[in-house]
Amino acid sequence: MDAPVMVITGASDGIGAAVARAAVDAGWRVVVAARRRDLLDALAADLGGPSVAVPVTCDVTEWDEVQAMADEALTAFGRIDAVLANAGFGAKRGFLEESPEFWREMILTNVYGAAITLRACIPALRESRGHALLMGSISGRQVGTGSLYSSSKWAVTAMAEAARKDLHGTGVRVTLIAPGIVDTAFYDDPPGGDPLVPDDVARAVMFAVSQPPHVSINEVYMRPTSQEF
Ligand code: 8X3
Repeated sequence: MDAPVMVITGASDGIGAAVARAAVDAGWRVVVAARRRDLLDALAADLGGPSVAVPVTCDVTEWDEVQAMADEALTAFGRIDAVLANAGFGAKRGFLEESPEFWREMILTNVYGAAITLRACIPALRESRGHALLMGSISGRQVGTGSLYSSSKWAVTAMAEAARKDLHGTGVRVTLIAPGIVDTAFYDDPPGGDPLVPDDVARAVMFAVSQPPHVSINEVYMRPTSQEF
């Protein structure tokens, strides 16, 4: 069989880039998608070039671009075995913080973007009996004071279960990966000390996708040991 193929959004840095590295190390081919093309090109080259890593410029809030990302994956590699809907970002807490337009972009990216990423990849995943993964958060189960970000991640938690039920009987597995504090650009300075690092989350992703076909890991919640929330 050809090496399996994983499509990763928000892959230009942080968790997405770490998952791409872990997947290639484990013998996968990857499609790394994000808005920042320069970072994607450098990552794809570093991962071994077009035979193993294809960069795709994609704004996950635009259906045409998301659909084109799935099409590019199929053109390049002929199959999609896993997708990680990872693109997302946070906002200052407080319902008088940020701007309505910033909120709109966050909800569109974190919720709608994840949904249309699944939508675009599901036909290929049904063919491969593949795996859909969503990047949730500890904030998708706990409620942060004044956190619209938390509200968006509760939506992602629900989306994973909705998709799992929708795909029941197809052989496609669905996993919510829900980390706490990870040392990424999400934070100026990760609170609490001794945060998770992107590789920690990448191991959880690879754990989920490396199970035999009859094992469906549905949720992985993970925190730094030092995190209470
Ligand atoms: C952000 C991590 O712990 O603030 O997704 O929920 S946490």
